[in-house]
Amino acid sequence: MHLSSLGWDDSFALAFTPFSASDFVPARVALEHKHAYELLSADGALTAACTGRLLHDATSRDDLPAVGDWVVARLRPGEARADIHAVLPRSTKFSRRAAGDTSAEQIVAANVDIVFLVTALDQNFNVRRIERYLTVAWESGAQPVVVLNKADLHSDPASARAAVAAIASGAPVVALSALSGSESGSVADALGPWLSPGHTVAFLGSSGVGKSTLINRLVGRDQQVTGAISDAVGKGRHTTTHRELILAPSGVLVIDTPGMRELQLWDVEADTLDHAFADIASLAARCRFRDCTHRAEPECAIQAALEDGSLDFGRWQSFQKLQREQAYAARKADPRLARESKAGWKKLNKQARMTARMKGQE
Ligand SMILES: Nc1nc2c(ncn2[C@@H]2O[C@H](COP(=O)(O)OP(=O)(O)OP(=O)(O)O)[C@@H](O)[C@H]2O)c(=O)[nH]1
Ligand SMILES: [Mg+2]
Ligand SMILES: [Zn+2]
Repeated sequence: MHLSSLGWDDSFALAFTPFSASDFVPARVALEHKHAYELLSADGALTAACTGRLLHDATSRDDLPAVGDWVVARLRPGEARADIHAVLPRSTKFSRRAAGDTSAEQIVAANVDIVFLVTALDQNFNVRRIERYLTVAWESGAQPVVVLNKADLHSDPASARAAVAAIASGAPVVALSALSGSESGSVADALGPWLSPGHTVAFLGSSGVGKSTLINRLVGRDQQVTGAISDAVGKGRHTTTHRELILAPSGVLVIDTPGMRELQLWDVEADTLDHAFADIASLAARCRFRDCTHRAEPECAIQAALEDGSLDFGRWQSFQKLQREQAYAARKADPRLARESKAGWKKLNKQARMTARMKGQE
């Protein structure tokens, strides 16, 4: 298999150069077990583990391989096993605060070009949740696409789509049904514009919204186990238990993820919030005082917009909540680690966004 079919590109090749002289091979993380990884390489599938040195040198979870990562591997002679020596710099990464742990970063998926944020048009439909997902997605560097699944359960999917488009800061919004397709045809047709061979797409969203069902439509067979959830509130069990990267017959690389019960922000920059809530940012710029707290100041554009209904109160609350979380996460992060990793990440994220833009223009 050619590496470009797995998403390899010039920037990864460049990062791999220092390793290319010896018997190292590049490979992509498809599945993560507790202490082992399944990798895809030019020579096929490999089972691998991190070297003791990589584990020892890691200062945080962020330094270890995650699904979607490109790693530097070395085959053990005479065995179908490999050792992972290094993780190549990520073009994008989707992180959240690990559930139950306020200070640990969990990488949900790495090197993702397009992230499908899936919600269901059922009784759990929640615009505020979509805002939260979008904020994290913008920060990841991947291009978000909002997918409203289970359109067959909604009386007016087009109006739901319009309501979401109004808060999506320019991200495309698609309404469809994994069971019956969409106005424009099959699931593959509806998501077609974002499914290019060699590109990586990830499906994210709460448990039971139909991520795995959608992926099965794209892959053309029941590759992923799907299941009905036991209760409507979404507290039920997760059918998908592992993050996994799958190569679809069409050539697109698809990452399935288990539903996330909580999506706490990790390391979201203030300007990402301003991008996700561009309407609020532009209102705030019109307040009389630059440091307006939007509570009781005179000539506050936010208060005025809330009063005349042009700014939805729920959206304003959602923004404030995410802002508090963002500030909390920023304080909580170890200042030394933050300093070290931020500079590098900023640069990488910028590069990633530029690459994504260039890809889009091709
Ligand atoms: N009515 C309807 N049901 C759907 C649709 N898509 C998925 N479902 C059903 O929703 C249930 C959950 O689907 P899954 O694909 O397992 O959901 P998931 O998002 O992968 O869930 P986790 O793996 O737990 O995160 C299954 O019973 C599916 O058959 C749809 O478009 N319409
Ligand atoms: Mg699933
Ligand atoms: Zn104000």
